[in-house]
Amino acid sequence: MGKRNSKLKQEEIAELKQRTYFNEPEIQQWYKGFMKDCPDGKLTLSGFTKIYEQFFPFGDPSKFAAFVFKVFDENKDGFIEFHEFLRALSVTSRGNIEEKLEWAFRLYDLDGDGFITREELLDIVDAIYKMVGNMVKLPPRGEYSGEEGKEDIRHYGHEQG
Ligand SMILES: [Ca+2]
Ligand SMILES: [Ca+2]
Repeated sequence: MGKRNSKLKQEEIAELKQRTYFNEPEIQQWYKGFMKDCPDGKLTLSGFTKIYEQFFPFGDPSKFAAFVFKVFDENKDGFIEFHEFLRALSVTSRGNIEEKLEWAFRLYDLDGDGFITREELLDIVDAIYKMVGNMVKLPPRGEYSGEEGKEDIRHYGHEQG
C-alpha cells in the first residue's frame, strides 16, 4: 500500500526529545497529524494561513500568519519543517517565561535587527486587528461616539436605500 515512509527515524525522535518538551508518544502523535496535512513534510505559508483562517473565519489573518510563519521558519527556507513546527509548539505551549518572551520578541522584531520599533509594534497590532477585527463587537448604541458610529449608520442607509 502506501508508498511513502512516514515514520520518524529513531535519531530524529531522540533529537526532538532533546530540543522540545514533548515525549515520544506526543512527538509521534504530532508527526502523524503534521504528515496528514503536509504529506511532503513541508508546511507552506498558504497552508499555514489556512489554519489561521479556520480560527478567524470573519477576519483576514493572512498578515498575522505571515509574521508568525517567519518565526516558525527558523532556517528561512520558506517552509515549516516538522522539527521547526514542533519546536515552536513546544516553546509557545510549554516553554518557560524567558523562552516565551524570546519567542514573542522574535515575532515582534519583524526585521530581526534586535530591536522592536514603534512601527513594528504598530504593524503587529494592525495585523492582529485585521485578523480579529470583525469579531470585535461594537459597544451598545449610545456608548460610542464619533466617526465609527456615523460610518455604520451610513452603510446601513445605503443598504436600505
Ligand atoms: Ca524551514
Ligand atoms: Ca526590528
